[in-house]
Amino acid sequence: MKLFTCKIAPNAKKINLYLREKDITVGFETIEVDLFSGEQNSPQFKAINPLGKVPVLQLEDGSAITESLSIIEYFEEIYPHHSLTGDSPEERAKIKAIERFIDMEIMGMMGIMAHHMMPLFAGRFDQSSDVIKYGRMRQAEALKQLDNFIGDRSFVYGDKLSIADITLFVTFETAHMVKAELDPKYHNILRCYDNFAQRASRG
Ligand SMILES: N[C@@H](CCC(=O)N[C@@H](CS)C(=O)NCC(=O)O)C(=O)O
Repeated sequence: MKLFTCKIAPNAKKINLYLREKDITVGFETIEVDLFSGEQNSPQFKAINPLGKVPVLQLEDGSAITESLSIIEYFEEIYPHHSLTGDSPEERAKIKAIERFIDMEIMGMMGIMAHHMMPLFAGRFDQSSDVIKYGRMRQAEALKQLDNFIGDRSFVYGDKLSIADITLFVTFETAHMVKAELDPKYHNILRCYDNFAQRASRG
């Protein structure tokens, strides 16, 4: 298998952190894609992933799995030990639900803000300060909801580490890029972030 990744890309980092947490080091080759030079849009890369995004896991038959969470779920089927997606159908559904919330409502808003703020995207999108404002408002609402959801726990879901903690960590590790660093008033989110940051998997 081949894992197409990019060191600075949040969704690719999710996979790297997941693999380190699970201690999965064999079974695939890692290939770095240079997003800054636009390698994701080259005919060679588009032949592997027509969506033009990383991460992508290319299987032995040449077909590909896209979407960071789908890749993680695929690895979980192959390496079920020390599950990070849940130990029962109910737990898997609940962990996935909160992971999706963090990804779509918080990291997703950061992605939209990045497209409207960063010089890198100036030629690709019609950048608008109104969209940045909208992104910040949506994100602020989601942060409040997530902080309430976590309560006094040490992890995002239940009493153990899950993929939701990895998505949370990656989200705030890259937040400075859109000037959206976590406000310490969200102390429950901050606790989970700090707990994960201390883990060896951060590398
Ligand atoms: N929902 C997808 C998002 C994939 C994505 O947006 N990847 C970014 C890097 S974090 C990318 O490849 N961007 C390149 C581009 O849009 O040109 C996932 O979770 O894998």
